Amino acid sequence: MSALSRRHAAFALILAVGFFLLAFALSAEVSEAAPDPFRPLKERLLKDGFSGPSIARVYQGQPSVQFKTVARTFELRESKLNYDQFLNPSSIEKGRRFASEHRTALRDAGQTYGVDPCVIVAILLVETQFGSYTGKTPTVAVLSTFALMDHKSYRDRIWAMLSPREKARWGREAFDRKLMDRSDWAYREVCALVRLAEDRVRVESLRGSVMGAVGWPQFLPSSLVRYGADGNRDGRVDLFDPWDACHSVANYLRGYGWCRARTREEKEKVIYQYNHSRPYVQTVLGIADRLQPCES
Ligand SMILES: [Ca+2]
Repeated sequence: MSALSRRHAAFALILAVGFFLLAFALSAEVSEAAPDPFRPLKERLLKDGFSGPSIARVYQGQPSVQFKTVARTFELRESKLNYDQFLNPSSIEKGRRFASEHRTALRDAGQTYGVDPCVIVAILLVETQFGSYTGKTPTVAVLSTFALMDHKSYRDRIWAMLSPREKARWGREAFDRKLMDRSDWAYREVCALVRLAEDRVRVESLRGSVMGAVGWPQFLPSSLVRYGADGNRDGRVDLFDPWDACHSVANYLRGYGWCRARTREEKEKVIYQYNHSRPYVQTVLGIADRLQPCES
């Protein structure tokens, strides 16, 4: 063999080894990405009686696990949320403008469900400033990831992502309890997503808050199933549409007894069902007081 062909042979060998290593690396990556993280969840849904095609519709977007998002929810503090901003004059003005632009929808929702239209406006203002920020977190993915948290190995991964400060604040035991509770809660919400898929709602493309709430009124899927209302009567419920959003909020409030609520305290109790937060309730009623009347 000449020196030249020896060099060619050596070059070919290096190339072959290179290709082999590349192929090995790629196959390792593929095999790591291949297992479906939501498989246990899908099997549980099947066992609970949901149909394969409906489950497949929910997961047709091939959602990915949202560990970082789940870890981030441990840093959320309600006290950090500034409810007072919604009572300032510019915010109330925004509410007034919305009430004026959408007075027909508000009047219709108010009359259909027997709910004060000003409270509907106040809720839509505080939740998303009338759809200005409805959240970008993929709903199926985040709720499914929460639902996986009954597995210790997944909780270990989330725990490892928390800062030392958060770890000290929660403690492992309370953290585990919290995530186990959230897993139960999220599984019920995933069931609601399958029910919506059965009704041909395109849940796979839904995006919303880190806790899975969607649309202008920030409804969880279970609330959408129960209280979602087709305000503009186009045959589907769209929580990103002002008519449907107004009607759905009104339907929700009626569902929690708004019509029977006479005193301030009784009204506070109904709004508390929308969001379990005292400052939230006070802010919503404070805005509604400032907006009165909303339907003229
Ligand atoms: Ca509609």
